[in-house]
Amino acid sequence: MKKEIAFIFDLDGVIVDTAKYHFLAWRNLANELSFEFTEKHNELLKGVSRVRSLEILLSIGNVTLTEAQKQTYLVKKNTEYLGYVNQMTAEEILPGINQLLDFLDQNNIKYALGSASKNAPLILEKVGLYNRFSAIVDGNDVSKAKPDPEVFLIGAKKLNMKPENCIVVEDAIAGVEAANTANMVSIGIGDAELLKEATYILNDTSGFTTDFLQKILN
Ligand code: B16
Ligand code: MG
Repeated sequence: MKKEIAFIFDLDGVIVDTAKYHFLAWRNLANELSFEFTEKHNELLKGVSRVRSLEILLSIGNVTLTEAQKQTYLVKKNTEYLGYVNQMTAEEILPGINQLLDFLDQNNIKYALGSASKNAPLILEKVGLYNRFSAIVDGNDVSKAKPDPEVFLIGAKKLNMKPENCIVVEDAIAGVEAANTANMVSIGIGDAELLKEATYILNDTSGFTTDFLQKILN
């Protein structure tokens, strides 16, 4: 390996698929407010903060709430979401991720988490990965949401790495944009058309083969 590098991982859509649980909780909230919320709508919330997600959801339903009502619904949504998160186990780690972390450990490559989720530490604990990360940056640590690069820049700082030597793994367009703005290498996980701004694109996390890793690291 030519230079010292580090990885920064998004959580939802990269390490685990919590989007399905966010969807169930947001859909129940929409139904309570008497409108439909589809899986397609849910795509708009990926990588977006909880507060911003509620704003988007309310605009889909054309519903206006007071600040106090919004707070009540945010708590309600998160309580339901945590009910699903508390059932999570290591089985839910996405394919290829354990092998990727093993590869990074074997090659002394540090890695951090850079997630918009305030529940990120709990989720990592539930799936048994909490202690593997050298640093965790989550929704509690940032003031500016993706596509602002803040979350990844804090991650690089915590790892004591220069941004240009960090590789971000992201499934959301806003996350890829944040990584690019931070002057980091980005690996987009998902639809090649949607994530076309990423430096590299993989259909899913099983694409982290040794061949791919050797290619990007050399
Ligand atoms: P919470 P990521 C994001 O996680 C999710 O993609 C997004 O759907 C969610 O609204 C956001 O976390 C906030 O989550 O309500 O748990 O604080 O993709 O940045 O890991
Ligand atoms: Mg994500």
